[in-house]
Amino acid sequence: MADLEKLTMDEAAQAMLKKAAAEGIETIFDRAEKMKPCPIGIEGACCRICAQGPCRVPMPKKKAGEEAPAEKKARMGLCGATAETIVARNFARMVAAGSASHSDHSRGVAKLFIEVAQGKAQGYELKDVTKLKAVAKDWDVATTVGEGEDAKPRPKNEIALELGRKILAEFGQQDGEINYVKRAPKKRQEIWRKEGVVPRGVDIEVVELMHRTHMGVDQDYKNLIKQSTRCALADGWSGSMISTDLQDIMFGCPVPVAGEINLGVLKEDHVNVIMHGHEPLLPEMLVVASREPELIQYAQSKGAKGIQLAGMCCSANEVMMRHGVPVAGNYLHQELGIITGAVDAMVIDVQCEMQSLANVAACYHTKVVTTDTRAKIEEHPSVVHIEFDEHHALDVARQVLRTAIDNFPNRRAPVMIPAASTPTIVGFSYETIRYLLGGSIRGTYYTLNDNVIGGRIRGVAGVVGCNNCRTTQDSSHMTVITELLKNDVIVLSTGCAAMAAGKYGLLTPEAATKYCGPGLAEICETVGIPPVLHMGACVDNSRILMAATACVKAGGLGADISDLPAAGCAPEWMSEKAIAIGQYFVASGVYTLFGVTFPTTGSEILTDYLFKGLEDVYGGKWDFVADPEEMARRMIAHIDKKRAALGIDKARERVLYDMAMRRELEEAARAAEEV
Ligand code: NFS
Ligand code: SF4
Repeated sequence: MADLEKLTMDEAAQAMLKKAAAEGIETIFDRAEKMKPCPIGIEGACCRICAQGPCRVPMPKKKAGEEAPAEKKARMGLCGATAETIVARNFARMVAAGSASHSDHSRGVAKLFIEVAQGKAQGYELKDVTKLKAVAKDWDVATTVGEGEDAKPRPKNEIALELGRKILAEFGQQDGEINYVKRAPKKRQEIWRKEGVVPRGVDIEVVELMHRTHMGVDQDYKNLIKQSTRCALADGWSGSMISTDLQDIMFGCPVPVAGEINLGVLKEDHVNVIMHGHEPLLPEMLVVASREPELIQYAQSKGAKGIQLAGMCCSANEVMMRHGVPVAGNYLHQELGIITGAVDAMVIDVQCEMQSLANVAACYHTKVVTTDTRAKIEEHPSVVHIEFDEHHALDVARQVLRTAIDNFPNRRAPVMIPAASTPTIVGFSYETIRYLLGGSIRGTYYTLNDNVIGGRIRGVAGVVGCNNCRTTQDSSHMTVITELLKNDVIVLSTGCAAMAAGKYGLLTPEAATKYCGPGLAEICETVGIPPVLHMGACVDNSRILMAATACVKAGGLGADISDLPAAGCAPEWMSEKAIAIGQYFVASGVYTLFGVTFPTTGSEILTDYLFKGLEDVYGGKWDFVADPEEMARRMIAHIDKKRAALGIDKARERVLYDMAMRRELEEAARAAEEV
């Protein structure tokens, strides 16, 4: 076993890895030692899309003593596909798979939404009527019946049914534009229209991208990246955004709520159930069922004190930010949770679930419960399948909990739950931030902008994405985030990055004094917010798009997202979804940096296009930096560049606004509302 501190900075994880080693259990960390990544695949330089290959076109390596590789002959596959085409196709397929994942999740949410509107979905309701009405307005769905003075509020189920049907139709829409394009700043919309990348629908962009990457179709790397952009925008501004909206309406729009994170949230004397995956549909019902006296009594009849639910990965984010359900950990914690020996069931739905869970579970008593017909694990003694059915979701949830409870007496020694858990405040939806930071002036993002202009907040950073076993768990997240905070950059976070921030105490208001520069600390203390705002799961990166757009519309920070002193990063990314997210952030005008490794290094030309060329078109671009300190430095330099372009760089020396200046700003803001 390698040096534990190199594997993870999380002491709870280290303790579990020690336990695993002592018990002879293999984890992803062991496999990462044994199997190194393929040097050609890691560059994106392997094409295996037809049976004449796989064709490999690796970057020529420098020989010892050479300045550069002597020979740079044209590299191509059997069919003549160049390195650019091959690498671009691989990249495009990552975008397609990532977009498909978010959007297939979203489609399921839309279908459930319709069933809820029809009263056919057991246990679910339309919780947030304010958001229902706001979203209905965006889809031109009437919220009243009758005209003028006779107008009466329309029943919420009727609104929801029409809305749900309209939204579901967007997945299969063939022409025109996705609806939420109109949520973007006007200038951004124009760029997308000019470039011909406004998505028509969700499915069509994924299908077309897959078609174009088939053998012998699109063989122009720029054209492949163009369709990748269109597909990714369909993810960010349609698929993901729709799931966020509809989940909020059904399950409640997040507001600040206290939570707790890390393996220490499990309780030895309780039936522990981990909800792992991405879709909050079943977890919502598990939360309800776990509070039913009958089930609690059933747990007690088996010798447990009660039922302890805990989340993992993005399902965790969803239920933590809406119900304060504790979180057991992020992506690299999934095997480690089972290794505590205290998990009676791990319920999984879709995405980011390792197949090795079954093997690890087999060493303990844990049952891995697959629940989605799209995501099964091959027949295995520790895996049971209990299929989710939205018509009887509460019954399914009860059945899942009964399975866990029945399994409680099967626990084998030794159980060891690390005494590690950290309090968090989460639930910073776009709406909540508007309310908190918008201040009393006008309830917009204006006060945030005012503080950015005044220089107390230097800029805004999105820190998102996964854990990756090729780098020390959570360490890059922590380095980037603390560097940013120290420099007065406020951090918006989602996914496993947000959970990493939580584990080390950054999701508490108290973190402000400890980690922030004086300006940001002052704001956080005044408003009472943590310096890292947990905005949800990865599909909720759409909330970051909305927040960025709101900043533009509030005025004073330019006319487009690309004008904002902002940057985004995924320092420990690993999934295809992360690439799709990165591409829609870039196309939305954001400087986006990824760590660990970058999937296009097999082509300098293509990489250069992503890292430089795209900026001329979209004002946003990709970058790759393995060193997290350097990553933060580049983000801050970019933020400063944008501040200079806005003419607010001097304002870093704090400017005190007088009434005239304030009026001027407000007028500018009002004018910008129309942007
Ligand atoms: Ni995002 Fe969430 Fe985590 Fe990465 Fe996986 S759980 S959807 S993909 S690993 S952040
Ligand atoms: Fe090789 Fe071309 Fe087939 Fe790819 S498509 S495997 S480069 S022959």
